[in-house]
Amino acid sequence: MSEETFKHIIDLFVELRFDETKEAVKKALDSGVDPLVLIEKALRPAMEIVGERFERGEYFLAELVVAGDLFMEIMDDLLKPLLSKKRGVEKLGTVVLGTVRGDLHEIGKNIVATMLRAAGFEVVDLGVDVPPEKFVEAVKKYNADILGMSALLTTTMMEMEVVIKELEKAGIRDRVKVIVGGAPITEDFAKKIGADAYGRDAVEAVEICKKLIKSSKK
Ligand code: B1M
Repeated sequence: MSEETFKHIIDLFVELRFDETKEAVKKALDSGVDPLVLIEKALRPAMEIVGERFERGEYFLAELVVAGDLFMEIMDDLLKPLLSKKRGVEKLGTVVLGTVRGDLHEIGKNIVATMLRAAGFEVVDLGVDVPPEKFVEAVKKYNADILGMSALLTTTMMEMEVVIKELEKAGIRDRVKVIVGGAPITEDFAKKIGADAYGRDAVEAVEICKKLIKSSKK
């Protein structure tokens, strides 16, 4: 697939041309483009441009909402059926996953959930705007091997540290591995707040979760 095709999809997406974008994505997938490559080379960059236009005041909240809906529709109708194909047979472990308190961004988290399930993990998705106590409760209830947290706002990323502190207070921090991710998160930040790992994208998140499971079973 040529860079030109990705650029075409980006252009249509950024202009929020709903049907044409979906049509172009479908055509690319039908021609054999890997759905993950399509996400990372076309859809995620398109979202970044929409975000930049929003920052510059060229787009408003309405456009952010439409862009979110467009991505979710593409995900549900076109990508999920392909990404959900099981790649692993044995159950690898249980992951409790959610977007932190105050944060409503769910697209990246949903991709991570889909990919983890396809790899053989059982995923308990707590949704968005998840308060710390709900994370802790779920880790206990499902005896989770891994806790995954997503944040897209610089104002909510510190919530991840609050959750880790709550795990410590509940005496279960050493029972669960913590992985964090989302656009503003970095490796350094993950280390600073005491997380075990950082995932740059959904593919990396799956690889890291597999490693975390192995290391915890040693
Ligand atoms: Co929001 N928003 N938004 N938004 N929004 C951003 C994040 C922003 C960067 C846009 C901008 O200004 N450039 C900006 C944040 C600025 C900042 O914090 N410094 C912003 C803002 C300001 C806001 C509001 C405050 C706007 C307002 O109300 N005035 C508001 C906040 C609401 C809230 O959360 N309380 C808001 C609202 C929204 C919508 C709800 C309208 C909508 C989300 C819809 C939805 O999720 N259903 C939305 C959108 C769409 C965006 C942008 C444009 C796109 C986000 C996205 O879905 N990207 C975004 C701009 C941007 O990200 N550049 C923006 C695609 C997705 C596939 O990527 O989520 O990064 P991402 O996930 C990746 C990786 O990060 C990683 O893997 C994924 C797949 O590769 N990953 C993980 C994610 N989680 C992981 C977890 C892991 C591991 C990897 O382990 C557990």
